Amino acid sequence: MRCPRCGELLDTLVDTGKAHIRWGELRGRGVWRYRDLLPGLNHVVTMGEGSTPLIRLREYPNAYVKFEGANPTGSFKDRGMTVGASLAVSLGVRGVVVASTGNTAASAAAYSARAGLECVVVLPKGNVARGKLAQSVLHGARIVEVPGTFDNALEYVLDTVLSDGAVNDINYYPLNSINPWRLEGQKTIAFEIIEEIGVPDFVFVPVGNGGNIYAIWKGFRELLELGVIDRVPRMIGVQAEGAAPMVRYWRGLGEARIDNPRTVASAIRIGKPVNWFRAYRAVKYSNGLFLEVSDEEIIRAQGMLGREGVGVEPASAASLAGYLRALKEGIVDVNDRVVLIATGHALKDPDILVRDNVQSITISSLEELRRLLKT
Ligand code: AN7
Repeated sequence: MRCPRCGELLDTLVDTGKAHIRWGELRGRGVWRYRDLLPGLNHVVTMGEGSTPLIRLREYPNAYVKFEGANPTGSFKDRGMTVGASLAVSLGVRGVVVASTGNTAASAAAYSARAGLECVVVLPKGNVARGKLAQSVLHGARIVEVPGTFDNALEYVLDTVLSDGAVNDINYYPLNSINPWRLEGQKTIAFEIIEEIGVPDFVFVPVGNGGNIYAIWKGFRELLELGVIDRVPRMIGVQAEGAAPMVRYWRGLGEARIDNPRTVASAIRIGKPVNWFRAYRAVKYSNGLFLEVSDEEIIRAQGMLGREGVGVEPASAASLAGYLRALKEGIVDVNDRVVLIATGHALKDPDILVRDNVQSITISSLEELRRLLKT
């Protein structure tokens, strides 16, 4: 999956000159609605992923939250996994293997189960939110834990499964986001946005490994080439302060790598983003930027969304936190139309929500409840 000459990750290119897609006549729903811009497959493993709601915020009416928590396993990973699992089936492998901060594992576990494949998930021990771990258990994945962070887990997977750029004889198909086919599924986020509201001015994306922001940008680019849209939105990559290697690189402070990434948002607790160059291109060529937000801002943004009825996990709230920061710094205007990608569901990480003592009142009589409702 790497170029033998330059070592960069290989990409899939859609020949937009040859693609037969009529934008006004799409049929079906979800990721496979855009099948003409996706790899052709005989057998598709699908659970209706995609077609997620775009929710306009009350407090900021020009901001739309793309709620990826509405996918089958509760995160955007399902969009890629439907493509990845389908490919794994057509390759005839025994199973799939992923390193993960949690959501990729949950999604891979579910889609492998659906496809009748085995699934091995390699997780950073003690660094995965409970809801996600529970999903891997539920769907019958074999769970391997390694000490350290996600970066260590990914190293284990890449070193065992990939040799000389090819899948070796282990017969497990690697489905991390180095896998370009997964990103093909994720690019449909861009297609759905365009169909629903046209071209926004900005798209805010929480960045961990950097695959998703690249995939979304790639989707916009393809529509530009097809003449469906006449400009691409500016892509804003948002990272957590303690885990912001892309921000460091963007500001010219060194390589896109840090040791010991730290943030409350465990999904994006990643120090060595494997898709750093892809993410960099998406931001640079869309005239966007990378910015960082504190854990405090992330938790505050999560609460704000909660009060609007939208339940997201901390990493997902980074996009709203980034938007608020960008407003404050004058990077965006309240009149600009923005889309905030809310990558995963609140239930993924329940512990965070009840970290402090839950405020509640204990009652023992109807009378007490009556009195309470009256005040
Ligand atoms: C909720 O599951 O990397 O920048 O192993 O779960 O494409 O990595 C998760 C990433 C954002 C970052 N929001 O996306 C994994 C994993 C949520 C996530 C990201 C993740 P990328």
